[in-house]
Amino acid sequence: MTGITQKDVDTAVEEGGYGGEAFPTVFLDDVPNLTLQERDQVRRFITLVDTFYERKVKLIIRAGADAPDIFTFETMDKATAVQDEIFAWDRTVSRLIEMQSEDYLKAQAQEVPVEEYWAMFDLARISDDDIERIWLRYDDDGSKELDRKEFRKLAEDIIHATGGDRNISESVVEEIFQEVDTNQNGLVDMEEFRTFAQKIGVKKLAAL
Ligand SMILES: [Ca+2]
Ligand SMILES: [Ca+2]
Repeated sequence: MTGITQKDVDTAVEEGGYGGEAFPTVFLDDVPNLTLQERDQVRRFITLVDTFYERKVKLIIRAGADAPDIFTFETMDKATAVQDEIFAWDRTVSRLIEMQSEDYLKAQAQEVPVEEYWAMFDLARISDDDIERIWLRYDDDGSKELDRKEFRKLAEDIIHATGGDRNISESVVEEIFQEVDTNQNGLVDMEEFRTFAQKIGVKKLAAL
């Protein structure tokens, strides 16, 4: 790609979740360094970032420069301030940086309705990437481990998403929790969950 064409923007926006995908992720390769010479491209890029930001799309960009330096302009241009793009750019940069944050990705993962969310996973075959995604949604405090409350939500959602009755009793949740928390420290870490998912299968939860 030699620049950002309108077609690139249209394609990316289309991939970016109008189709109702649960984890819209858009890859934008070879984003060139831009100046006011490429004003149209700058404008398109700003629109694209705004659209994805509002839709909580995960945007993965490969560019020759860090976010703030993708678009460069003369200080004088900013001083004379005739260019809307220059004004808009500061916001674009802060949005791009925010879109790289854990909080943004967490909000993205939590926004998806529960049935749609779990339909994305093959419960018999949970991968490491899946576990990272699951943690984004269920590890509320970002501690990298699930406490009983967080784990309960996860268990209820899986049961609900697979058509079961989400009103499971405290003792059943506790029983599963004990089984998953192999080192018995009262917290489920990713490794314990991975072992549980691989050996026993999250399907066991779905079978309740
Ligand atoms: Ca936690
Ligand atoms: Ca543990």
